[in-house]
Amino acid sequence: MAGEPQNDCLFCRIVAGEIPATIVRETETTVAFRDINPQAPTHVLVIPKAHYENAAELAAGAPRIAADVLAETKAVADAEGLDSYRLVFNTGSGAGQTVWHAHAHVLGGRGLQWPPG
Ligand code: IU
Repeated sequence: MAGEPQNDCLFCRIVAGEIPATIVRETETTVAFRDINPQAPTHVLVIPKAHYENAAELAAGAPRIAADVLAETKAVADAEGLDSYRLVFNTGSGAGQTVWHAHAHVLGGRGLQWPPG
C-alpha cells in the first residue's frame, strides 16, 4: 500500500537502518544520504521515509511530505555550501529512474550543462 514500508525496497531498508548509507540529514519525514555513485562533488538523495514509487505518486498521495522533501533539498544545498545546484526527480524508466522509491537528487559543486542527456 502507498506509504507503507516495502521489504524489497532498498531505500525503505536504508530508512529502517538495515542497509548502511552516509546520512547527511534526517527529519521526522525524510532522510538525506550521499549517492553511492556520485555524479558531482555533491550528490545527495533526499527521500521520504514513507514509500511512494516516484515523485508524482508522492505529490499526489502525500503532498505535505512532498513539500518536506523539497524543503530538505534546500537544507542540503545550504549545508553543502551550494549556491547553484540542480534538483532531479527521475520519474519512470524512460527518464532513468532505477530505484522505485521517490527521491530527489541534489547535484552541485561543479558546472552543470543544459539540456541534460
Ligand atoms: P534514479 O533516479 O532512480 O536513477 O536514482 C537512483 C540513485 O540511487 C542512483 O543515483 C544510484 O547511484 C543511487 N543508489 C544509491 O545511492 N545506493 C544504492 O545502494 C543504489 C543506488 I542500488
